Amino acid sequence: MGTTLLIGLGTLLLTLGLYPNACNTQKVLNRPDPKDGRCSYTFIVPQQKLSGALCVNTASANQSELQTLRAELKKQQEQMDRLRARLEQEGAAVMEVRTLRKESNSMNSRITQLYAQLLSEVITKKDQILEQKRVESLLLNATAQALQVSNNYRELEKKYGALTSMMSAQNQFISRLEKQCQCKNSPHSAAVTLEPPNAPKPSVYHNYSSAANDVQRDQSLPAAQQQENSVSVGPLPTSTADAPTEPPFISFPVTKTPGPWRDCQHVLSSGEGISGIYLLRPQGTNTLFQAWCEQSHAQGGWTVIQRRQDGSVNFFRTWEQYKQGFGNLDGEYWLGLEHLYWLTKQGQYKLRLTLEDWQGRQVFAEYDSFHLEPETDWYRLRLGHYQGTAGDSLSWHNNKAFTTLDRDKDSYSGNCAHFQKGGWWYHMCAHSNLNGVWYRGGHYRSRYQDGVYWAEFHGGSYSLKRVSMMVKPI
Ligand SMILES: [Ca+2]
Repeated sequence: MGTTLLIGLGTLLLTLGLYPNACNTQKVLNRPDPKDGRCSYTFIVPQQKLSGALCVNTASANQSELQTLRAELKKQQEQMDRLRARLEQEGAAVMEVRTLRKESNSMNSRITQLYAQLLSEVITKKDQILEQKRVESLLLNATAQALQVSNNYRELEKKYGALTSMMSAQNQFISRLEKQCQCKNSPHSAAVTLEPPNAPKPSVYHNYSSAANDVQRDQSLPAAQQQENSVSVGPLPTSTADAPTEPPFISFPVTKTPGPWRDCQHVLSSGEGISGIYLLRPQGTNTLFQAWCEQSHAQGGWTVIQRRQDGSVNFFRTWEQYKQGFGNLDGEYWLGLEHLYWLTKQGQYKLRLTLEDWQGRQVFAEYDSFHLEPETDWYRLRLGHYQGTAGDSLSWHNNKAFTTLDRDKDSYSGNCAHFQKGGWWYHMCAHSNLNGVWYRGGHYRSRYQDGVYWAEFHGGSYSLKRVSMMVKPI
């Protein structure tokens, strides 16, 4: 009879086989002697996986278990080795982390340093901006002051112009009085009467002209003589006590119609045959201006656009002045490029220049067409064919823009107006300039070719005595 018992003890499963009459080579726990009539038990314990410490010297130790344990030990040692290796690796990683941390600290320090540097630069920049603003502010102030000075200067010019005009009138009046005295002393004194002056002198065209005239006055007649000459046209002022601050009136010839006229040809064809100052308004513009109409020279109908005769007016002027015109209508003057533009825009015009040297020889140059381009094209000169006795010294400047001391439009590397002291349609500063310095006596000595010259007539170093430019419709 056999019985199998299953005994659970903890996690150890022990199976016991009960064999009452047999012996087993396996582990014998108890064996009752059959002869004694007692039962014998043989426990067969199946092989178990052992763990934990075992004594090798134990007699009952199993070799295979030992081997297993050794393998286990070896395995554990290998694990230990691996762990050590890993530990070493991790140690290297730790070192690496430490190095990185050091580098990171170093970088932080560098960043802090750079930040401080940047901050310093920002502050410097701010300082520079502040300085720049301060300089700009100074510049603005200086500009404002310059404008103020310029305004003051203009005011002074106005006053000076008015005073000059008044003084001229006084001189004229004194001259008349002197004549009257002389006449009274003569037997025919009763026939001479002094007409009461009824208007200020007519000679001033623009209020800024007189002050600047001084530049050339030393080249012309003495001042008193000039003043006498300049007031030879027109009536006298009523009183010398008044100090006018506005420019005096311009006198006009007594005309049948009040005008304004398109040009001096229109004046002539309207039956006004006397040379003098007329009010013009070209077609296409509302601008009114005055001009001298030459009605006796070369069949008349000529609008005078420029005249030089005594050096009483300075022609070394700015663009704006050449644009608007300047001078005295009954003396030296420049009509103005803008007026000239509108005038010659009305139709086909011709240009005539009359020149006179210091020996009284007169010549002329005529161009069969003449007009100017608008200001946007710098009043460019458009000239037709030449004919005349003076020689052609203007075609060289044909199709050229106008140049003044403050606006250089010429083909020369420098500014011709600067060297030749006057605005002109310069090509390369040669052949002609009728707006230069009026030198007395013809041949002049100057560092530059800056006289009133027409190269084909007396060359470039001869300053002409009288010149005029005038236009007339064809
Ligand atoms: Ca130039």
